[in-house]
Amino acid sequence: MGEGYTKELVVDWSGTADSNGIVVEIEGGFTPRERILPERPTGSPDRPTVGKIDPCIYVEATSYSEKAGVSECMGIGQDWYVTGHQDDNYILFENADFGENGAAVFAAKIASNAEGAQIEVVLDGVGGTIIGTLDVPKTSYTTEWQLVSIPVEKAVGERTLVFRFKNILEGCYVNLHTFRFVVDDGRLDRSKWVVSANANSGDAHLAINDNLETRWCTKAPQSAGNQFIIDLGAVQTFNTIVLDAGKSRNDYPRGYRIHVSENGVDYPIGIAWGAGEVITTITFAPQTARFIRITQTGSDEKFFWSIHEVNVFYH
Ligand SMILES: [Ca+2]
Repeated sequence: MGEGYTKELVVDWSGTADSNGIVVEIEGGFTPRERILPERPTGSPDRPTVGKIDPCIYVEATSYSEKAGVSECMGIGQDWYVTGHQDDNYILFENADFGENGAAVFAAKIASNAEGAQIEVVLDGVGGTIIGTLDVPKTSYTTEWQLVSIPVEKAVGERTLVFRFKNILEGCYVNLHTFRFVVDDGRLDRSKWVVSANANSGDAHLAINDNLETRWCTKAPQSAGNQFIIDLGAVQTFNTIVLDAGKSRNDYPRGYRIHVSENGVDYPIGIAWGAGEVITTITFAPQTARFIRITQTGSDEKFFWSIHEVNVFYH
């Protein structure tokens, strides 16, 4: 403010001023402001929208490159998702790169208010080849996401990927939150897995989230008896486990022993043991079981035990 310049500010207000501060009383009705929604995401942090998408990591349904009929919604405090309202609504993703190994399992987080609706998984254009049809379950509310997976005809290389909504009754909807395919290199589908640990169990899911940057760790120097447990969700056959310590290169397991179980209570069968490394590949004779328990048999004075990603294979 310049020298010699003053201006009187007159405030007309109603309220009280005391030792608690100033309380201003406002008269009149409440006029709700228009709800301001965050900007629609244009892609996941790992993947730009323009160019190739990697359908073998979770992809947000709203990151499509073309749509017909669908709308986009967001639950309060939640993520955006796509809603199909009637038959032949679709979303299309250009340049979905399934890679050389390809993918043979499709998984999606979906919700619907009616039985009977379906999502057709189509390659090479809206009128292209149907490689699988997902039956959509009825859920209790619009964002009660269910993870559903189905086998699909193997998709290889760079393709145009389309989801066509089908058999939606009038007034009903199908909500699609995210989707992914599972690489067809013998790895088991992790969609239904539940993982836990006897140390820092709350972070166990970070070992199966498709993100090599995040991890489960013991949050304390690794010691004999630390356990990481995988519930495959159903009895399956497998013969290889790969533990990836990612950038936590000093946190590989100094020693491990693998047990499997059908009920998650009794682990009668020890199937493999040894010393770990940054990427620990454990192979054994084919096992058919539902639960896998990985027990730390070594210890370190300083370093945690970390798993950035764990996968199980049947080759
Ligand atoms: Ca991770």
